[in-house]
Amino acid sequence: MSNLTVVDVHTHMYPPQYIKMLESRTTIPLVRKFPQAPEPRLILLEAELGDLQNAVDDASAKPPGRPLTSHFASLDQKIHFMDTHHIDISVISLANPWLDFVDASQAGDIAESVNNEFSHMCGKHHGRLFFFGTLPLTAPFQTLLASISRLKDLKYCRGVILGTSGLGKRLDDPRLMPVFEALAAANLTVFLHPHYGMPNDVWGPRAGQYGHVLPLALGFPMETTIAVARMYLAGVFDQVRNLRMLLAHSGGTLPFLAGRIESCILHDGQLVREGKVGKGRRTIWHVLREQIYLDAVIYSEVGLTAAIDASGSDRLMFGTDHPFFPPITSDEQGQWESVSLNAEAVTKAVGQGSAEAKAIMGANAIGVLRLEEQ
Ligand code: 5CU
Repeated sequence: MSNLTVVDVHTHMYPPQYIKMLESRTTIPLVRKFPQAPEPRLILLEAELGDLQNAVDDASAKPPGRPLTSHFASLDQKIHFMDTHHIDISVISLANPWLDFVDASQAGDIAESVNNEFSHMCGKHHGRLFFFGTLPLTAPFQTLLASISRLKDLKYCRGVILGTSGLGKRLDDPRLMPVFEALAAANLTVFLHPHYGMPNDVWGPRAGQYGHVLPLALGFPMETTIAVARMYLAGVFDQVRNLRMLLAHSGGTLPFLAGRIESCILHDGQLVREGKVGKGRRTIWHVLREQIYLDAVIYSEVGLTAAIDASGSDRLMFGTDHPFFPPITSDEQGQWESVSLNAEAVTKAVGQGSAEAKAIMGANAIGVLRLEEQ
């Protein structure tokens, strides 16, 4: 791996002021201590509400959420993680649920403070760290647009991380068009990341027995898939041709389902009657190859091969999802299996040392996200 530059495009942090905000909250997302666990717990997902209530009611119940370890907020820890895994450059981003829950009157200031903190962290490790900024989506619209202008001028900012809620009506909301236009004009790549998954009742009455597996393995990817399918059907990609999106978790299930989406469009009487299926239409396959990049956080060569087939090996980018998915039984300061699974998937899909492997492990990110510009 010596002449290989490894770039991690999917790696999160919560800066200290964000953790403080979570500590002050009584509804999710929140950070809270429980007598039954040594570390404070970070509770993020609606699927964790049952465990949260049980732990509040019963001090012997299993602790909810996940431990809030130093990996979430410490810059030294991030660098240690990068060094341990031979990661040369990381493009860090705030983890979910970003500022989605923040009051409108505070969102602009908090976004500015978080983005300044990310800039500061990147400046401390010049050349090794870049970041995706955070948008104050709940703020007044002019504040939101102003934050994009500010991000454009931050030296280490290469895009924004975006959830699927948008302004409250998800990403096919016409009110978002000026936001997508401004991001595209500013050459800021949108890193699309899930948080909300599926409604809790989808997981059934036995969900408590299954840990976090269903919401994370299935809910997250479906959320991303649905968000992008809605954007595609609403014509967002045609209207903003220079919009560039990097989709988390290899696009959810989009590479696998693109053919089915296309077939459903071709066979939809309403869309055909409305003239939306005519010649010259850009298919979802076009969008996947022209406007979408996929991270390689899919943990198996099977999914990765589908992603490469859909978008091309020149559009895939390695990621780790640090600090999520730490090893459960081995030392967190050592190697993480979640990282090696993704690196091995690349090797198995395209061959160790191949040009495609070099591209996916780092060269694509360096080119697309301008990581050689200092
Ligand atoms: O483990 C989890 O809940 C998560 C999460 O919330 N966000 C993420 O990016 N990965 C895993």
